[in-house]
Amino acid sequence: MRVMTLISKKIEAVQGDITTLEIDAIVNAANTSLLGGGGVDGAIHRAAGPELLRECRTLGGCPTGEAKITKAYKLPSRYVVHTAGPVWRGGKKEEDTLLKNCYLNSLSLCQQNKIKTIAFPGISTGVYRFPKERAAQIAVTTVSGFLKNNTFPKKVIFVCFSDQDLLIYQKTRNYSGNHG
Ligand code: AR6
Repeated sequence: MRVMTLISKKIEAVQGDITTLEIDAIVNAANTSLLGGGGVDGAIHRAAGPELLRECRTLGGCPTGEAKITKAYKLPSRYVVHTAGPVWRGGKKEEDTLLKNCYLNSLSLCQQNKIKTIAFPGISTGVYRFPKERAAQIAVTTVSGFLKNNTFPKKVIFVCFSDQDLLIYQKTRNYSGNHG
């Protein structure tokens, strides 16, 4: 972790590799099969080892916008929350709502499993081409709202793979004006 930005008391953004975080849960930007892929999904499966895929095979996939939880095996986190983000198709195919659901359903698993700390990558902002600023705005707004009304998680970290992605979250903090 090189750079950290506080978005609110319970939300921070960092630049780094999500697979290195010693935290209760990390979120995987998966696909509906839950059987692995490229990007952050590939990195998580590589770092967790083959047992993660074995558990994922038992889950029967994950519809877009929903989330499922597994153990984290060789990763330094305790759990992996797998969510399937929407593919960006121009913005009129409910992409915003589906992305919001990814965050809400992942956070609900924290409430259910009493998970205190969770880290999100920029779901859908890689291969799935969701515009990054728009995605960050949805992520910050949705997480802020959830934290106000629930006891878990206690802390949320947005993990940005590049410095440029971190800059987007820093700007989002300024726009949202949320410091609660
Ligand atoms: N740590 C943090 N962020 C990362 C890392 C990492 N190690 N690696 C990539 N990112 P993507 P998607 C960022 O493409 O758009 C897979 O094949 C990356 O820079 O991983 O939801 C799945 O199986 C980007 O900002 O996920 C699906 O088929 C963000 O993570 C599909 O890709 C998400 O990029 C999902 O596409």
